[in-house]
Amino acid sequence: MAKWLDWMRRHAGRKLAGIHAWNGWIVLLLAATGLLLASGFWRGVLGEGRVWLKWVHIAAGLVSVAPIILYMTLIGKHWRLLKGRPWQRFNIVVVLTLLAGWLLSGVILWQFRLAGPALSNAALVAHDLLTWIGLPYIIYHSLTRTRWIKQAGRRAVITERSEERLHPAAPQPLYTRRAFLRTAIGAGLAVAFGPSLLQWVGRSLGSTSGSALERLAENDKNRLLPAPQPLADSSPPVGGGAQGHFRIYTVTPIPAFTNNDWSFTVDGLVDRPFTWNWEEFVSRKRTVQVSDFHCVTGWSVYRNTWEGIPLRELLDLAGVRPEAKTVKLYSGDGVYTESLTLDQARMDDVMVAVLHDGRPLPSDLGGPARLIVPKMYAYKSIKWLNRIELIAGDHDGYWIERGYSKDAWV
Ligand SMILES: Nc1nc2c(c(=O)[nH]1)N[C@H]1C(S)=C(S)[C@@H](COP(=O)(O)O)O[C@H]1N2
Ligand SMILES: [Mo]
Repeated sequence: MAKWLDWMRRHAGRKLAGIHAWNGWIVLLLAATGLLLASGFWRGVLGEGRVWLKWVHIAAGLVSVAPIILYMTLIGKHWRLLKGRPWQRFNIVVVLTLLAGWLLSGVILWQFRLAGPALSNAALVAHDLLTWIGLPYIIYHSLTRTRWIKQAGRRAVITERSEERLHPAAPQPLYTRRAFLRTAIGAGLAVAFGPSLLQWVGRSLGSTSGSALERLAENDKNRLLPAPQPLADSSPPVGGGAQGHFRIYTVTPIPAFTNNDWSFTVDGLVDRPFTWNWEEFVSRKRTVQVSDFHCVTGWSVYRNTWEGIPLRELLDLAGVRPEAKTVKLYSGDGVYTESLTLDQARMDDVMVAVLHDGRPLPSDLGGPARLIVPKMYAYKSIKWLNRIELIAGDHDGYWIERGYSKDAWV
């Protein structure tokens, strides 16, 4: 009986070790791909690779279900094996909570269309929070379990014992080498992850994005005069001020413009092509709208008060010819493009915006002028818009060429 129990214990132990190793590798892959996906820097560098990476991340997330299910068949045994080891039991609870939370929020983000923006937004917050807490936890967990640290522990124990044999009254050292290394690793991780965690908490709690928008305004690299004067509905914003925060997305360095190098053109298949400089652009009549802004990656900013020129009015001004089928949009970054069908472009909330919540659009948010297409995911809302060309054919925009869905309806 005792022999059999022993065999079972060892057998389960080997299986558990196997599951643990598999899970470790999958989590490592998920962490690496996830961090790359979240990083602004890698957006432009990866291009099409980013969409592939997203699929690798999703696939790895789904594969991670396998070791979890296998583990569930052994969890009872494992739990009993860990009798008298509360920290190891605690570790199991933490890791399972992390994995379940990542999985659930990940599935929602994967199925963002089914889930809708509100649920996707909550899932993204959960996914981020779990990452900023869970990743340092898991790194700590794996580092403190490497053979090197364990041996450091053993060495410390051995020296303590031999010390004791030589000098029976020798006091216990306050710190073993192992404890020291653990503390050092913990401190290192706190330094590495602390700032981004705090930043994240600050951003998430500060749901009124006023101070964040102020920072963006201070960061404005554009030098365009005169500043657009807000209409009464913009200042104070009729929408009450935006809720949520923008993640600054760009596939190029943020461009900067002055009165000398900024212009706005509508051309192609039109009767009256035109190019305006900034003074002409800001002297045109504008309107105000309140609308939500949704990115496919899960975040949204609600109740933005945008002020600008409806795209429809610009098209009418230029006189669209009957052969024109597509509105091709160019960014002043020289790289990003997008397109809308004429029907889409004529929706009454599609706007070339120059103010957000009563402030001139800063360069980070696509200023001096960006497109807003509230009914579509924000990859249609091209930043630094400076040219609109009417064409007879079709055009695939930057992200659509790299694997995003042509159907951008929210
Ligand atoms: N020129 C340009 N426009 C762009 C992008 C970009 O990378 N370059 N990213 C798009 C995407 S995917 C989103 S979600 C929004 C983000 O807008 P924000 O950076 O103002 O938050 O801009 C869209 N317009
Ligand atoms: Mo996006």
